[in-house]
Formats: sequence, C-alpha cells, structure tokens
Amino acid sequence: MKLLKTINSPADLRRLSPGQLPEVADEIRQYIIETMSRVGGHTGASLGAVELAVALHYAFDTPHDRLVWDVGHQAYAHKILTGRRDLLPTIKQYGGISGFLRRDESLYDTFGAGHASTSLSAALGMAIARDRRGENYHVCALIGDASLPGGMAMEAINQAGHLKARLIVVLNDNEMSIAPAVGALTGYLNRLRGAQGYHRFKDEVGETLRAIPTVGERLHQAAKTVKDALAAAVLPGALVNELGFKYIGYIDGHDTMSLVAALNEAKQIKDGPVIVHALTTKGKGYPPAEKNRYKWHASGPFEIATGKALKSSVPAPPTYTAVFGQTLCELMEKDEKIVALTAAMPDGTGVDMALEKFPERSFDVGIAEQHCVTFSAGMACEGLKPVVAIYSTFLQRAFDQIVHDVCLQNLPVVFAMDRAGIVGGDGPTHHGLLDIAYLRGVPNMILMAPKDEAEMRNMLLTAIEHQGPIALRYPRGNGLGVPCDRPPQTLEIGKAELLRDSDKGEVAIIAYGSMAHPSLKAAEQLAKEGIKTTVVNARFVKPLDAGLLLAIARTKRLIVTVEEAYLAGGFGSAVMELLEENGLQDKVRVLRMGVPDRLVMHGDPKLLLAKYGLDADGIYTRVKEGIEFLEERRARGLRPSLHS
Ligand SMILES: Cc1ncc(C[n+]2csc(CCOP(=O)(O)OP(=O)(O)O)c2C)c(N)n1
Repeated sequence: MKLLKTINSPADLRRLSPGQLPEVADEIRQYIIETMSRVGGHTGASLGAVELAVALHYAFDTPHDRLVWDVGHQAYAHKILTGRRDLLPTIKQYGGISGFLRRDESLYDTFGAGHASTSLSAALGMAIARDRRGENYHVCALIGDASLPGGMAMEAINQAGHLKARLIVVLNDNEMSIAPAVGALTGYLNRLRGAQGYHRFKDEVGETLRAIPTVGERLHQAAKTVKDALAAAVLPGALVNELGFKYIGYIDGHDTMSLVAALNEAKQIKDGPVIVHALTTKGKGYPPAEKNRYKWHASGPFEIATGKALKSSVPAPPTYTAVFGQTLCELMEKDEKIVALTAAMPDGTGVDMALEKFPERSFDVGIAEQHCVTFSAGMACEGLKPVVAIYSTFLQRAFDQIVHDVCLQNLPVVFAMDRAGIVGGDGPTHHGLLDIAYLRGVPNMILMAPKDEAEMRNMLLTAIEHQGPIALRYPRGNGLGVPCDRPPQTLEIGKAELLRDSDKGEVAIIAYGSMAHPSLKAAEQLAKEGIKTTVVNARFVKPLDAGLLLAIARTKRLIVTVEEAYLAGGFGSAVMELLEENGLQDKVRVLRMGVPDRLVMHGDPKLLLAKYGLDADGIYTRVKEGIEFLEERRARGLRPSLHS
C-alpha cells in the first residue's frame, strides 16, 4: 500500500502522475482481495471497476464534478479513494460503512443507491439543475451493461438525447449482470464490441493523419467529425446516433491511461450527452473470480490462494430459496402451464433450477421488474400460470403493474417474494419490510407467509391453484430444517393455524410468517413462569382468519401481533382493523411488534432483529410488559384497552 497509504482523498490521487495510476489500481485491487477474503462482499463486481474508479477520480474534479454510480456494489475502489480506505473492513457490518452508496456517508456519494438503473435519471436531473443554476461542473454517471436496459435508464437516455443535455455516461460493460446479461440490448453491445474492424480503421486513420507534418493535428480534428459520421454508419448505432448520444469507445476498461484520455475527450463535449464505452472483466486480477464471474459477483470470506469459501463447518438446513426452487420444479414437472420468471436474480430466487430444467417456460427478463410483472399478466390472460419470483425490495418497482395489470384484472399471477424481512448486510435499500403494507390494500390480492420451509411448499401449491393474484413472502437465509419430503398440500385460504392453545390463559400471540417460531419459543419461556399463552400462526394477512381472531379477541385480555415488517400498514394494523370493524377495539389490549417507522441500517440480521425485539427474548419481554400494564389497570378496576 505504498501509494495508497498516501491517498486520503481524490485530490491526493490527482497529485500523482498518470504513469503512477496503474500502481494505485494494483494496490487497490490487492487491498480489496485481501479485505474481501476476510469479510466478504461484492468482490468480483468491484474488482472489475478498479481502474474505472481511479480514472474517474483522476479525470474529474470530484466532488465538485458529480460522479453518480449505479447500484454501488461495484464502487469499493471509489470508497477506498474517497476517504473510506481504512473503513473497508467494516463494510456491511453493523456500524460500519454501507455496501452501496449513501449520501450521508460521503460527499463523494452524490446519489444514494442499492437498486439498479437509477444513475442516469439522477445524473440527468443534476445536469439540468447545474445548467439552470448557471454552473459549470461535469456530471458523469457510471452504469453497468445489465443495468442499462433497466426501464428507468432507458427512459433517461430517451430524455437526455431529447434535451441535448450535457451529460457523460460511462458504460461499464462486462457482459454480466449477476448472471450473464440477457436481452436484445446485450446483443447490441456485443455487436459494438465486435465492430473491431471499424475501431482499428478509426485509430489507424486518426494516427496517420496526425503524423502529417504541420497540418496533421487539424486534419485529425476534422477527421473526428468524419469519424462520428462513420460511427453512425458503421456501428449498429441506435444509442450513438438516433438517440442523440455521442459515442467514445470502446476503451479497455483496465487501461487507466486510455480511460483518462477518453474521459478527457468526453469532457470536451458540451452540446449533448456522450457515452464512453469501457470494456471490463468482472473479477479482474483475481484468477478464481475471473474464471467464475457469476459465482464471484459477490462472495463470502475465502482463502486467497485457492478462492475456496471459508464456510462454517456446522451443516445448515437448506435455504428458503433452495426449497422454493426445488418445489417450483416439482410443480412444473406436473403442470405444464406453470411458467417461472425472475428479474435478473436466477440464483438469488432459486429460479435458476427451473431455467435449467424447463428452459422453454422459464424466463430471466433482466433488471426489468415492471416488465416482468406485466409480461406475466399477459401470460395469465392466455391461460398460463406464472410464478414471479422477485425479492420483496425489488418488487417495489413494479407496484403499479401489480395493481393495474394484475389485480384490477384479477389475473392468476403468483408472487414469490424472497428476502422478505430484514436481510442483513445489504441494508436499507434491500430490506424487504414494506411488502405487506404496499400489497395489503390492493383489491383481489391474497397475502400469506409461511412459518417454515415446509409450509412454504404448501403455500406455493396453494398459490398456483388459486384463481387470482396471490403472494407469499419468506425470509432470506436458511430454513428451520423441518422435513420437506412430503408432497406439498393445499392450504385453505384465510385459515390460520393454532400452534399452541391455552384455553384459560389471557394472552395470545398472533405471529405472521418468520415470527411464528420465535413466538412459540417465547410462549415456552412464559409457560415456565405460569403464564399461559396461545400462539397462532396467522398464515394469511389477507384475508385474515376472522373467525379465530375474533374469538380470541373476545376471550383474551392481551393480543400481541408479531411481524418482520414495518408496522405501518402491516399485519398488526390488519388485526387492529379487524377488531375495529367488529367493535372489539376496546375489549382487548393489542400490542403490535414489528419494525418502527425508521431506516433499518445494515448489519447482522440476528442483531438487527434483536434490536427491534423480533426474537424470542424480545417477544417474551413485550408480553411481560403487556401483562404488567394489564395488572396495573386491573388493580385500578379498568378494562384492558387504553381507551376504555
Ligand atoms: C432493481 C434491481 N434489481 C435487481 C438488483 C440486483 N442486482 C444487483 S447488481 C445486479 C447486476 C448489475 O449488473 P451490472 O449493472 O451490469 O453491473 P455488474 O455487476 O456487472 O458490474 C443485479 C441484478 C438490483 N440491485 N436492483
């Protein structure tokens, strides 16, 4: 870290000579490899963008010039160069730096991100604001080839060309999403990459002209216009020409000199947007990551010499994702109408298994959640049974498509929401805490959550058999290790499960999904102290099991609802509404447990769940507090509810 030690901000980097940049990049790369081998992170994605980060901070006067990264998972070198070098080992850990971008973390993170395809819209907004304020800095967005086809980025390109906005877009083209990039635009980029002959021709012509004594430089400049015309003619040029973008490329994205030269050229273009096309290799400079670019997009800790994952030796039950993928394949085997869809997360959702086994009826649509939902709605119109597997957080993108295209038409689409709840190190952009609230108010939608992976199998079958929109949510990570060998069974929609009955007790815990087991544990602890507690696995938040819940409300004094989601509009709210609709709101004291209305930072999920009381200890404590409250009111001769 000879040079890197001296770089505490991009200004330090800019004091170096261009010839020193490759050495800086090498040191950053080694530092990323060494740190990721201990703490894990987006290893491959960030290794691929080391030279880009160096060149961008060298060519631009950051933070005066605005650099807008897309997603942020590839920005580790940017973090290292912008004063966060020594904090890299804390990345994604509680109290440490974010794995993505946060405006409140650094002046250099000009726009927060974590979801893909936002950078061009944000950068275009900044560019227009700059012009309105009569200022003169550069605005540069950096976007990956798989994020470029995302709807919003395309919409931004459309407007940038129309406005002739002064905007620089750097395309980090590594032919990969997390999985290999898909789609026609990817084919287009491949053709650009393949336009070798043209590029060689362009360079040779340019250099030959420049070599002519005295007039060479002027001829070279004049040839630039010709070259632009040529670019439009020779390259498959929608972006280059029709959409009003100038094109500089392609550039070796690991050659700092070429990158800096290309960026300096882009800075000269003031009359419209320009795209700098850099070719990079995911995992660059670390052979195991280069060899398996898909697997190394992100990694846990690993042994540097071999790349072997350092996993804990305790065998863990299969993940919800794995059980989902297997169950989906089992069901697809039996029913040809089932189609599987993912939006750029084949392995993250388990749809990779379906893509392999049933390639003709499984689809990775790329980073295109909105399209994915309406695409599935079209299939449902024609009698297919689409299963749309999208993380809870990314499905937020497709809210209107769920409402307008699926639910209003009551189409039978299954939404399988993986990573519902607190996801851990990926933090606020990735927690799946809103889905209950954003889906519960949509007419025709059925919502459910399993208590374990075996029940998830039953819910998937139930969902596929249902004749309307239906969604299930399940958490990130390992299941509980319950047996999954029985064929899935259909569940009755709107029917809860009584997990622990205590006729005589005064307390009931109503748990939704992942909170059922911690609730049972809490009840066991309470039983040791003679507190009899009923525990219900709600299974459905919409429709609720009104019969069971109202009976409980009439006979108990305290109801505690527990959910791994935001409280506002969530499961507990639904229970309160049910009580109010039936005039029982003053009859029973209700305590809602869940996540309060504030940002949940990144960190170990266990720690975060404990912070919000969403584990057995927390539930136990809350029930005890509730009982104390009741005792106090009883002593004063009052009814359980606050309002009575
Ligand atoms: C809206 C949304 N969908 C899915 C993801 C998950 N995701 C994170 S990075 C990534 C791939 C991005 O590919 P690209 O932009 O080409 O960058 P690369 O990883 O190849 O550097 C995906 C799909 C996301 N962050 N946001």
